[in-house]
Amino acid sequence: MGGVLGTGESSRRVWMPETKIEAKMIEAMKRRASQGSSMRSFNTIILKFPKIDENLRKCKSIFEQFDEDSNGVIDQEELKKCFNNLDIAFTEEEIKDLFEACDINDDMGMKFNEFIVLLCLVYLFKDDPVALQTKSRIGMPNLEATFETLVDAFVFLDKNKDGCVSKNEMVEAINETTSGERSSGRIAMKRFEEMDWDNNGMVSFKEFLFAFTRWVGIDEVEDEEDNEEGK
Ligand SMILES: [Ca+2]
Ligand SMILES: [Ca+2]
Ligand SMILES: [Ca+2]
Repeated sequence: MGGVLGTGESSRRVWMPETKIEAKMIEAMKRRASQGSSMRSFNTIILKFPKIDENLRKCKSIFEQFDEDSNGVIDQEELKKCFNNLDIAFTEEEIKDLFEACDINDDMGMKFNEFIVLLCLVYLFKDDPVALQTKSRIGMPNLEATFETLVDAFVFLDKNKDGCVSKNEMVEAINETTSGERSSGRIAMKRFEEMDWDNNGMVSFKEFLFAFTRWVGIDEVEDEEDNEEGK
């Protein structure tokens, strides 16, 4: 048919990483995916939400500590110091790339939710054999266990182990759990659309993390509004 927008479900999309950091993310995720996931179902992931939420919120104090001028965002200079203190050995360029990848609102600063995503990506990259100079831990056991859970959840969703979650994979994961209830498919699609920010039909680990911070309400500080009912 040759649909211009390429919305055909049958055509397998090929993920084209636009930046070095995205390519690195896909590679790291593929490597991790080859080790399999300890998650058994989508429900086991959801059951872990409260614990993950709690642990992520604890790193607010880390965030505040590194936001030296207390303006609510960590800028690149502050981030460099942060990495130094945490013994995360990234090059200037790597820090810059990571920073830009996570600065989704383009304000040249890491807000709390962006910072969490950034740290989680650092965690993911720590196994990279070509980045062995990176110290093996971030040095925060609780947080690392939480990050591992998030990685594990993503690996569970990524059935074909290509480093991304497609719409079909999302639907499959949710249907496995709810054994064919009609509404579950719709929920899966909705969840997927929430995650796929750039609308390219694929969810990267970064998108997954950002969606996650929204699901557990970590980005609500952004507009300082109480969660009102609605969208
Ligand atoms: Ca700051
Ligand atoms: Ca930002
Ligand atoms: Ca996949």
